[in-house]
Amino acid sequence: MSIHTGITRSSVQRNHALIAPESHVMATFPDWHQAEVITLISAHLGARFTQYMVQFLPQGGHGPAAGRNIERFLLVLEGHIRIEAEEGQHDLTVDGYAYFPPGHHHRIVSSGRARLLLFEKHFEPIVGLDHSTHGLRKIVGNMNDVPGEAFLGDPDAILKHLLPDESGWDMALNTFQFAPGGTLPQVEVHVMEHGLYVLEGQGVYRLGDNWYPVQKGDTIWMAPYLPQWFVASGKGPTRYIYYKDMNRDPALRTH
Ligand code: UGY
Ligand code: MN
Repeated sequence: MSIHTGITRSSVQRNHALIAPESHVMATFPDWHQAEVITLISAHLGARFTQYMVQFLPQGGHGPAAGRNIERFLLVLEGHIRIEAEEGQHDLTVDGYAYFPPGHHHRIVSSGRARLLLFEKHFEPIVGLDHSTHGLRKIVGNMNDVPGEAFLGDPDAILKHLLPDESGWDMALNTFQFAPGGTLPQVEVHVMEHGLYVLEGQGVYRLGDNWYPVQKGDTIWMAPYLPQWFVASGKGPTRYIYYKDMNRDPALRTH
């Protein structure tokens, strides 16, 4: 057996975290059966959302709907799953995704090995707006069917919005695909926070005053106001998915 050197790319700071796959620690989770769960980002870091990975064991398993007032987005990273809901069922394979508004009843079922990425947050209603008019609804899709746009006109940074950009919604899930050498066009500083997962490729992420080499399988948490920038350094495309809170007045936030 080789000797562990105690070195990792993972780093946890006050306003950001990089969690490389070599640091993942599995846990069992209430009501997830034959599944290992890794809580990548949570309130314990200071985040206002949760990002976790579920790995169903080869014999298959199942998991529950999100908790009370919690909205959920899931993406299939490996294998395939079935979503069983009162209104019908959906079969999802790699790059397939689903969004469930708070209170949606469903079960996630796998008949073999499968890996999922989940993002959950406490839904924040807009004060004074009738809940039924927020327009939240179940969404089921595949990332490959979503049209991309050149971000701020740059064809080397293709942005996709996986969820509706409507004012009732308080969460966005987007993907970026960068050509080799493509960058974010500015060092961003904003009130929104991010949970990010690298799907493909590699690059260097600036988080605050630190520059981190990152690659497929890495998770990043960025707190509000964290200066952030990215350059893709792989020979092929680099792709990541990220969560962002949106459409709410920060002065009125309850969570
Ligand atoms: O939407 C965003 O804020 C995005 N441009 N940020 C990022 O990729 N770090
Ligand atoms: Mn950003």
